[in-house]
Amino acid sequence: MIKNVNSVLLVTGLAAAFAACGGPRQEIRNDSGLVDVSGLETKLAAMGQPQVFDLNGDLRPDVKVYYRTEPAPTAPGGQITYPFVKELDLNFDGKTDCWKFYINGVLEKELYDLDGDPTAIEVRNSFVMNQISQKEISIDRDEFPEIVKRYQNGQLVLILRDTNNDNGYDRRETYVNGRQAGVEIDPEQIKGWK
Ligand SMILES: [Ca+2]
Ligand SMILES: [Ca+2]
Ligand SMILES: [Ca+2]
Ligand SMILES: [Ca+2]
Repeated sequence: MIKNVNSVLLVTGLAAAFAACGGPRQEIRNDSGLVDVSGLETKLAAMGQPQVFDLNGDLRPDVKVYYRTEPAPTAPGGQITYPFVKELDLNFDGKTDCWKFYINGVLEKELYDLDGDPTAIEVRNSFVMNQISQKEISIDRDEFPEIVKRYQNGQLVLILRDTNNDNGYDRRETYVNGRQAGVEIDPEQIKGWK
């Protein structure tokens, strides 16, 4: 199901889009912690009509793609239209579960609302050149992710965990070739892992 949704996704340019229309940009692109996206749909709708896709044939849109037109980099005077935000309803219940953001045509991040409450995002994936670089997971609905996974060339290399939920990482796991290579425990959080 998710694979099908992803197959219709295109590239976007979010940063420039919100820079052009002012205020919402900083709010939506807040890069610290996990964000509240409850107002995002309304803000996007104010910027233009999305293209919609109905993947399961229930006549309700499951994918909305918001576009932006900007100067074409390879054709002086020309314009190119990019999708810049995509909203996905992965479980077809009529509520968005995933938002994908693109900068300069390259996937920048994905936000997932896994419990149907968009005021708290549970998973945030960051990308570098379309490869995942970081996954942040919040279990308790606050903005501090209790689990952070880091990747190099798409492969897991590090996991930080806040096991006692005091907003400090106390466990650090390293991975080599996909296998756990070391575990460090810092109960007093002296090392300040980030
Ligand atoms: Ca549908
Ligand atoms: Ca949904
Ligand atoms: Ca949520
Ligand atoms: Ca901790």
